[in-house]
Amino acid sequence: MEPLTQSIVDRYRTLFGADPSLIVRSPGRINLIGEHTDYNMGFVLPAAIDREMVFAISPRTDRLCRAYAFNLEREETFSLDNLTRSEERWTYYLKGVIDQILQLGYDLKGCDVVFGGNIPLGAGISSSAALEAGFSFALNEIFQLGIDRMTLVRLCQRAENQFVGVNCGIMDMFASLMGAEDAVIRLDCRSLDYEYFPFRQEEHILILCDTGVKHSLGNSEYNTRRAECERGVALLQAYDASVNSLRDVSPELLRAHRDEFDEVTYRRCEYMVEEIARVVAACEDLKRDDLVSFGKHMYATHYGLQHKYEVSCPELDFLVDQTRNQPAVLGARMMGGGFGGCTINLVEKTAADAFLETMKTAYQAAFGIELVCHKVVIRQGTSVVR
Ligand code: GAF
Repeated sequence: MEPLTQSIVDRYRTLFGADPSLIVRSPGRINLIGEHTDYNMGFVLPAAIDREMVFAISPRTDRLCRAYAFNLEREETFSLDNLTRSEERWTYYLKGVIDQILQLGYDLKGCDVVFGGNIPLGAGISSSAALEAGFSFALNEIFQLGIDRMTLVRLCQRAENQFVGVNCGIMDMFASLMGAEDAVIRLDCRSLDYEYFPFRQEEHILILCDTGVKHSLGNSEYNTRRAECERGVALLQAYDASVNSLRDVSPELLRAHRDEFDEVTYRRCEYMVEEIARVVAACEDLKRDDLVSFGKHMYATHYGLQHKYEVSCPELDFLVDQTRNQPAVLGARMMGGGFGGCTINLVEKTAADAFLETMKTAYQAAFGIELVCHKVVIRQGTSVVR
């Protein structure tokens, strides 16, 4: 058993005096390209990684849930019949999932659960989606509910939107639940069709560089961006009734109505229309095994996020700029919602250690912050350990 799993199981035994009936792992995610496109019904290209949340869980016969958060060393017991927002914010993810399963009409009972993991918090690697994904998956298993994975994905998104109160898209929970070994997944967020693309990791490595900052405007700006995109859609709908999201907007249609947009809304929409097309082009690169071209698309995404969508920050821009004169770096960009968190870097494997050294030294000198980097490996999505 891996050390993390062992610690979670040991804590379970201490707390509950027995072995858990099930152990589940649920990964965090990366996204190679396609940022902020999920809530615009575009494409994303995420993958599940080797940073994960582990759950040790058993069913109960009553309607209580006794939950223990290993990393926080916090415990709460709550009833399925009274899912309230307590001071323990981490319980919202569990309660939100239960709430959604109950709303779907399934007959649930309570559970004893210990969970914890090694997904860095606040780094934009979706520890919250991993928590929802893993817990919903575990409940589905222990109560043999027979819910398919895509229904779990949608249910986790609704839990986050409605109970946790974060208006996120579908990408993060999708990646956690649907991830596959050595593959990235192109998800069409409109139809929810998806396709796996092999992503070979023999010669190249994906490295996350964590700025260590999370600027507070992140959440409010996320909602502002959503509203700006919706404004663009409303404007264009007047000319083309078939436009339901920015996914339906061609560059030509957008350009034809430029004068009717305010400057900011136009920039946001321009980024979005370009980014949706960029994911499609980047997937063609993968089919041709052309990682050089793929990397250029990553840089183009960062440019758009920095200058047009304006969700980057000085720390992220600095880290991306530091890669530009390193020939072993094929592509780099900020990843996730923005305003902090990580950059994702596609690097030749033989140069990985030199890359880490260069980046750490430069970041420390510029911001006085120790740069934490993660070499990530693409792994299978949420699954049973035992
Ligand atoms: C956050 C959200 F949760 C995702 O749904 C997605 O919009 C992402 O930001 C930006 O691509 O992770």
